[in-house]
Amino acid sequence: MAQKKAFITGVSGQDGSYLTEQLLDKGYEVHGMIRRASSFNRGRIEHIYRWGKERNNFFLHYGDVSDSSNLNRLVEKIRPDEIYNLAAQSHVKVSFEVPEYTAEVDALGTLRLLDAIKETGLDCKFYQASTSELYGKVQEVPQSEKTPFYPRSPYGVAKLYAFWIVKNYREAYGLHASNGILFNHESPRRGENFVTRKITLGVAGVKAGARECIKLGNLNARRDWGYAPDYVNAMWLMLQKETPDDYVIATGEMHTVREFVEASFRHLDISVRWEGEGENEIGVDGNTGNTIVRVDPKYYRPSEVEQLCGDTSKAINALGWKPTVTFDQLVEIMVKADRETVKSR
Ligand code: NAP
Ligand code: F7E
Repeated sequence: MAQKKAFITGVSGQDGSYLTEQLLDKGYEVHGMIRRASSFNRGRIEHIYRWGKERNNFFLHYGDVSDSSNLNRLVEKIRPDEIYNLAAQSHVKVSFEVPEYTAEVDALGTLRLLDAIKETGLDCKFYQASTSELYGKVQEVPQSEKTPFYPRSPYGVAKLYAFWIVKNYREAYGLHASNGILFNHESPRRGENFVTRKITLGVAGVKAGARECIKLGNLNARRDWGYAPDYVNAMWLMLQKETPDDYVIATGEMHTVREFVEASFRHLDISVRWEGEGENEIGVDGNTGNTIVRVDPKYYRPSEVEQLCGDTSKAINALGWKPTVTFDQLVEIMVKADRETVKSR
């Protein structure tokens, strides 16, 4: 069988880096899109790039999903069998500061890519990085593919457009295009301003004596957190199905931000005692009495997603997918990695 070719936008991100590794392991030729930047932005893929260059199976192309002519050219030149659209302004809080840009990239970027496929007449499968943020102010618990959407941020609204345009191009033009409605997934490669990574880096810093405390926003928010490598495997499984469809990918378990903090400190033998309420709540080190967690309202969002919990039965039945890493294992993996990060900085 001929070697399959994949094209990944957002290849330099958390998911892009794991997906690249998995596809190369499966024997794919992988093409990734990176943005021109004034400083080095390939940290997560540098190891793969060196390795892929020797084997001549991993290629990087400059591009941006805000540039249609660039996308058309890349799709035409690479002629991939599978496209994974992972590129996004992916930070929910930041989307309130740059709502128009977020729509440009997350909503219209998806349309541009779908249209490039349609216009070139290419026979290729398309994966869209859709999100549990579509459920926002949740209409039922847990959320499945049938749960109505109620996004709560410019990011969520932009991704809602992307979700529907994927469905529309599937129905109108017969594209093999699928939405993966992925719940939060984390790893040591997670961006440092997402809450899990901020916590694991922060607790490692406190343990090492490099900082006094971590400052967080809403400690009561609840999320369904899984392990990123499991989730990118689900992306690939979706594109191996004969017919395109939309799938929820989640663990089905919810924890608060506060619980994530407690579990992270627990892995470093520190117990946290909570005192006070709201903006005045603090986390105190049970042994030393030092304040190691504080609340800073600057991290609150104008409209918050209070809880998310996914019902992943469809993916379990149709894709044979299931998560392999528990909440506690995820926290352990991240804390362990960030102890090393702190030592090396
Ligand atoms: P991430 O680490 O923030 O990576 C985003 C990627 O998109 C980066 O490679 C980034 O490039 C690239 N990008 C941003 N703007 C772009 C543009 N205008 N043109 C081309 N590339 C651009 O995100 P992630 O966690 O890997 O998530 C991957 C995708 O899944 C995103 O679409 C995200 O919205 C979605 N998603 C994530 C989760 C999650 O929990 N992680 C859950 C559901 C859905 P730079 O490196 O140059 O910034
Ligand atoms: O926030 C609360 C915050 O920024 C999680 C993206 O990958 O997953 C991600 O979006 C929760 C929120 O992720 C801080 O208010 C408290 O309730 O880690 P996060 P997110 O907003 O859920 C979805 C599925 C995506 O699709 C997105 O691309 O934690 N929180 N204190 C905080 N959050 C941050 N970032 N920083 C804090 O200090």
